[in-house]
Amino acid sequence: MTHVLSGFSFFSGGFMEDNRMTENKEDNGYRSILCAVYGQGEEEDAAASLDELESLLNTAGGEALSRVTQMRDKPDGKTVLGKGKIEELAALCESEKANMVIFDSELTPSQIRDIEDELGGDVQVIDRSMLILDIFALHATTAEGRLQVELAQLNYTSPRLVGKGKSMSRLGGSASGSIGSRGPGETKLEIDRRRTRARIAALEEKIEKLSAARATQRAARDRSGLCRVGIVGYTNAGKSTLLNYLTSADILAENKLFATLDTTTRRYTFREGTEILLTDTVGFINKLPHHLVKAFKSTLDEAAYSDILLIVSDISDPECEKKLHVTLDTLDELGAGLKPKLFVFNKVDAADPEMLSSLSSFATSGYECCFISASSGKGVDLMTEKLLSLVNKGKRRVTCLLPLSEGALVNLLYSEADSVETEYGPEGVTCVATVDDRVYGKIKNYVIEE
Ligand SMILES: Nc1nc2c(ncn2[C@@H]2O[C@H](COP(=O)(O)OP(=O)(O)OP(=O)(O)O)[C@@H](O)[C@H]2O)c(=O)[nH]1
Ligand SMILES: [Mg+2]
Repeated sequence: MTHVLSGFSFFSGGFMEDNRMTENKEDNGYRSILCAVYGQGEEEDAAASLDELESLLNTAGGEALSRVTQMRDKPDGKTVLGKGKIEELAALCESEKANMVIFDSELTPSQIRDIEDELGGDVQVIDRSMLILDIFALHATTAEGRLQVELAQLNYTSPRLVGKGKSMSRLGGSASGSIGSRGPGETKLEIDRRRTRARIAALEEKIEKLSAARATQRAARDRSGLCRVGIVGYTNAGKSTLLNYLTSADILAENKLFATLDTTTRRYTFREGTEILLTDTVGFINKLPHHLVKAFKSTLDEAAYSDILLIVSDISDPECEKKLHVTLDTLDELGAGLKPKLFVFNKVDAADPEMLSSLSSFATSGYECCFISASSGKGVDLMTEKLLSLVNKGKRRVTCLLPLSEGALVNLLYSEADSVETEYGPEGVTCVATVDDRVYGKIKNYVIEE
């Protein structure tokens, strides 16, 4: 059994060189029990959410032994589960030899301490967000991604790593990091508050600078005048597979949650010649806490800078509709809810026919949507046709006669219009081009045919 340190060493101020991005494919010895409290009538939702928590745990390299759930009007303020249930959990930890308990809801630092006390001090307690951050630490590859993870861990995980779980005594940048404690949290106990605050400020500054660099890149892309299409959706829906299929982008696409943490943009040319920019983005997930969204804002914001959204859903997943709503809510939160959208239902090859027909009604309710298999390419041609008509919505094909003195307008058409044809004559340049409203505004005095 090996442990893989995935995150930052606080003292070296960066990722450990030799184990960067090493996936932990083996069982790393984290024997976990999953816990949730749910209200009346929420049993099914709680079970689905725990299934997802188990997938998250597997992605982080841990193993779920069993689940402890309790229906309560509201969680116990101190230990979330009631007294009897906590005793049951302690006995289960002992009989199953569990060394970790993961709660599906957000825990406060004092709840973690109290639950660890109740469990005898040898079991580490973490929550869903800490687990998600751990996966982010495993999967972050770019400088910005790593800084965002470190910042989120310092703000969220480190105050919570106050417990007595055994692993806590072995911290400090060694390769013994455990799930939920990998990354900067490992050194938290050894540094004082002042240094933590200084580090947070330094990280925020670095992230700010990188966001500015990202904005410059974005501005360069904007100057290309190409329509920007964002591929968004719940994690594991098949976003990267779709971008790979369309553009041979060679992005890692895996049956894992949060395989993609960084955005990738590629040019895509439709058969008739129109070019667009396609961007793969980080996946969304249910119960992504606000402070996490904040740390990853500039990554998540990519969606907000798109002109059109391709919303990818995994139709082979029984939770497809719920996850689509989470996606739409997250887009609203990011201020991208009103953008033109094409709903792409992926994995038709593996879909249950019932799900297919239930979502087909979605297709008739006024939304632009299509059904595809991004891995085989089935339905993708129809999808690109629909996308092209969205791209061209609001655009018109015009003929204009530009005087020879208006060379700048000819250049503008070449850089910002589609399918441009020109013919030079004694009176000027006759141009036929597909233009959007903005370009149309600049050439409208010379338009001779629409
Ligand atoms: N059966 C089937 N599997 C697919 C299809 N498209 C993608 N997959 C699989 O679904 C899994 C997730 O695909 P990704 O492309 O990594 O998904 P993603 O949306 O980029 O996921 P994250 O980056 O983790 O948010 C991979 O194992 C893909 O091979 C499809 O059309 N059919
Ligand atoms: Mg991906």
